[in-house]
Amino acid sequence: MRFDVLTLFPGMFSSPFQESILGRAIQKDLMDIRIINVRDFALDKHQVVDDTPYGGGQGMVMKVEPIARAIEWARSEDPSAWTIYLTPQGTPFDQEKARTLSSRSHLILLCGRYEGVDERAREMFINEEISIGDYVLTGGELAAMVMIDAVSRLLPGVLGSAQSAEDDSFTNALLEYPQYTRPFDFEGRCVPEILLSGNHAAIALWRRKEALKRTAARRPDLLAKARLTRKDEELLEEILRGGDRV
Ligand code: 4GX
Repeated sequence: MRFDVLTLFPGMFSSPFQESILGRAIQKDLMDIRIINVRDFALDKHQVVDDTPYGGGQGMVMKVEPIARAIEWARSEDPSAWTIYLTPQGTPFDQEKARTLSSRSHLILLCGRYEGVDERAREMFINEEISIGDYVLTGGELAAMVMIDAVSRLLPGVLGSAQSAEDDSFTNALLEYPQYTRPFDFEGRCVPEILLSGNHAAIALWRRKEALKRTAARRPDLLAKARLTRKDEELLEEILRGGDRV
């Protein structure tokens, strides 16, 4: 899968994709990320990429021509590329959207700065607008990194066989159960005994109950959407009745 990132701040991308899992995925040619400096597509001598808004008002707007030329260049070998603009006005990004996008072969991500891009750039070149959440960033770059990270870990071969995207939260619609590793006793706080029991069925049941408890307490919205089994309903009963602490 190819990601083309169009940005005025290419330096922001130098490290995050060279590390760890994504760095290895790129080395293995499972994916490719090209960072494209929109300024390189400005035609004038001073390579101007922004200008004041028509009608007045504060700040600057990204000009349409450099964006148009950069997107056309990125698309030139591959008309099937899907172009996304990161903006708080977009559709909220979630795991389902990550999964849908992971089946595409080529994404172009436009990162806006200042007061955003000229409306005609959105109308003429953008297939989809996506928001990573209801807060305001200084630009679309971090949003693009979040999206690339969430999408690329779903690509075949990116996660090792030890890890798996299949048992993540959200894939199962519940938050995950708590995890422990050594030492058994840290400053008097011990690992739940059941995890040392060797009883795999009992452990699975305990984990399911903890996941339900956590989801009920922190994300009742997810619990309402989850498909629960009879056993899950029973465990939830116990949680409510027993007043299990979260
Ligand atoms: N999820 N930002 C876009 C520029 C901008 C300003 C005004 C449109 C209108 C963001 C987010 C995000 C900051 C990216 C403002 N674009 N992107 N940028 N939340 O906050 O995706």
